[in-house]
Amino acid sequence: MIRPAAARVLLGNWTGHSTVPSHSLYPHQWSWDSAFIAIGLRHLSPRRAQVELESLLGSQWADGRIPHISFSPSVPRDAYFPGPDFWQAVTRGGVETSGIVQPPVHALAVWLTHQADEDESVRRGFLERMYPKLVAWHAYLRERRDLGGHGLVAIVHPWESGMDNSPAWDEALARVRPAPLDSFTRRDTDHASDDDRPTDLDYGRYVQLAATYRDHGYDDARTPFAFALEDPCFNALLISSEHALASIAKALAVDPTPHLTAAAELTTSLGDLFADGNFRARDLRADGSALVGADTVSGLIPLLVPGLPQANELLATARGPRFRLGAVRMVPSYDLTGPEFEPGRYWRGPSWFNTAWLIHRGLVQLGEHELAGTVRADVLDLAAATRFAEYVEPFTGAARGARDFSWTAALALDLESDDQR
Ligand code: 2M8
Repeated sequence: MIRPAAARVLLGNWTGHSTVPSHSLYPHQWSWDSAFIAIGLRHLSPRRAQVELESLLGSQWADGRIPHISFSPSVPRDAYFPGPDFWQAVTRGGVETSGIVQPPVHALAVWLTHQADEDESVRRGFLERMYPKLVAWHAYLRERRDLGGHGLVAIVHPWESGMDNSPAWDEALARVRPAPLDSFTRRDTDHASDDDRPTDLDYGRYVQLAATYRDHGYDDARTPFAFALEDPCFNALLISSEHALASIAKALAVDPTPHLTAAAELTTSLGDLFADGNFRARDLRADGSALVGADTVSGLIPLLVPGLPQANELLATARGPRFRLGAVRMVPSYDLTGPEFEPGRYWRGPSWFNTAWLIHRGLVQLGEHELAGTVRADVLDLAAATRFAEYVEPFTGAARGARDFSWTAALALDLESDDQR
């Protein structure tokens, strides 16, 4: 039973209206973390899961974007870098936030949270309040972020992918002039080993990209984005969330057709990113809008897109030598045979619990119950064995990054609860 230990982590990281990913490394509210956290929290307290999502959507901007960090006023301003003084962004409601976004897993989280206790959800008008905000969020992404005109959303910063230093961004990032290293002070390496985290040079580039966006008022039409890529995971989660929005619309007696149409259009466009058995990011700043060469777990996340035409080939890639799904611990974040593979460094090889959860969901939808069972058992075993580590090495299962990490506890709790349904 993982439930008591997972509950202890989630209650310990709860701040009164939201949950921090980790008190040490990430002491504010993060966008896609909150969505994953709600998916687990709904098994402990459906009401608290609703509040988690409500507080996140409370930091939504007037243009519809959900910022990737909502800063807590009770945490010292320099506890995390880049903090509120760097981003200089305040919502109409007075919440200090960052200015970039993260993958749109929120509508799925809202729908799953609703399903955990429909009576409580209806009584609190949860779906009614969330639906227009989620519609505005998806409209922001589809209308302002289709920078390539291919019918897909582009990310403008590696942090927007949630897979910050993935080898998929290396070439694009190499074209970015880094901010001088003495112009900022990292805080992450105060809490985690230098060997696990991105390099200083990459950090300088992250800072430069964010500062350019900020200095152009976070205006997507005006900012000269040096980094712009269509990421498979980001777009697959948007498709999954459009399907969730269709379910939410039906529950509210609203016409679901626009969401199903959006999902179908995005699924067709996503097909253009499929090459050599995997989905690859398209680099909009490379000559000829090239697909990147690196194979990463982002490319496998479309397994959860309902009716994906490439599902069988993608499944073969997941099981094959590049990811060895079912034979190594959870799902490595990068091609095990790739030249940049590092088993312990952040998104350049280690296995993460959120991607394992997403792929587990895809496998269940595809009827791959045996493989899904292996992934599920691995998540539960590793979450317990590592004290809810942020990520693990794919060959040994050794813990890396933060401990008592919220989405690890939440998603393990969710998979354990799967059993009881
Ligand atoms: C990591 O990203 C933040 C920046 O957003 C960081 O490295 O400081 C990523 O793993 C991201 O996916 C995650 O949402 C965040 C908080 O857990 O940490």
